[in-house]
Amino acid sequence: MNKISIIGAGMTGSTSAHWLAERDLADLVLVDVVEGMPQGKALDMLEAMPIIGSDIEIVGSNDYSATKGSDIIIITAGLARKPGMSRDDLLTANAEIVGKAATETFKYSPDAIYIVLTNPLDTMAYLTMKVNKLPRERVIGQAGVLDSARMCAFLAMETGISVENIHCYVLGGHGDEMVPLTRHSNIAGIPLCDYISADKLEAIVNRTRKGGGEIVDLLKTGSAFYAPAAAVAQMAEAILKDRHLILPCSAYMQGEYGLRDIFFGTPVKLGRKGMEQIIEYPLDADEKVLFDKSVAAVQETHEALKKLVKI
Ligand code: TXD
Repeated sequence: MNKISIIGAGMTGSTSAHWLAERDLADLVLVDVVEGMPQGKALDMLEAMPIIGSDIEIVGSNDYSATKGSDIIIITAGLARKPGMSRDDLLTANAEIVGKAATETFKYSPDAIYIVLTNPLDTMAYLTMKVNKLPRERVIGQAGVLDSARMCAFLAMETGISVENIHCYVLGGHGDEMVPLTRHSNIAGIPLCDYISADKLEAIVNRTRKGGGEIVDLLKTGSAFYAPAAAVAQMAEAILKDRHLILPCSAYMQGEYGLRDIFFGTPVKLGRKGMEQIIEYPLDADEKVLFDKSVAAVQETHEALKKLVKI
């Protein structure tokens, strides 16, 4: 049986375990600093397995040794946004938490593939790779699957067409400067602009960019977790089943799109080795302007991290 460990058993971590358990993919471990909480959530979830018919093991722990021999480590530990906060406001607190989660898990699972969620996402993925000196294939940030799914959901609401017919691609950093690729997105193969007016499309693009903030403003005490966690389950399945599935994720750039030494959102191919390939979209002049703005925002947070942590 494969093994997946989730660090941070809060809203996103425990909901990731829930979606993963439904996929019957791997034994699961939940780790958190709060005493009793990961154990309680794991036991509760384990008690649901007879109902859904899965024989996976689910354990909770406050100790990293429980993660020994994991195939995948998912990092969701850290603070979430509250209304009025940007993802970058979380940098100082979360760099310390993620740095520790990355190094502690690496001691017990030196061959694991990391999926990072904690915000600021692109920069936390960068930190995870650097502190453990991992090859880039083994660190992937989750953002693009969620951002693209949000755009698909808004388009399905607008057009009344099944989400299965709607294919959207969002590029760039996981912030309000992300780049929804309307030119490359389509409904059953037909360009979006043939289905809805330019005004409506523009409104959907804006809602997608601010999709995380919309949920934060509604919840008031935390940020989105159902959709981000579903994205994690899709990524983990693509890896463990060696699907070579192309999904938008945050990946370490080594010359792609002219970028270097930065984690940035792009479609990538996921398989058993992790991030197998970066897919490069040809960008037109307008897309390039948005792209550069997003790069600048992510680069700024990477620079802020380098001032905080020696990597
Ligand atoms: O798409 C994405 N990338 C995101 C990212 C989508 C959703 C959530 N996103 C980010 O994940 C969010 O901005 C936060 O930075 C993290 C966690 O969000 P979540 O909503 O799950 O926050 P919670 O419910 O507060 O859970 C965080 C848990 C909580 O139980 C803490 O006790 C725990 O993290 N925590 C720790 N666990 C282990 N080790 C340490 N050091 C630790 N510190 C806190």
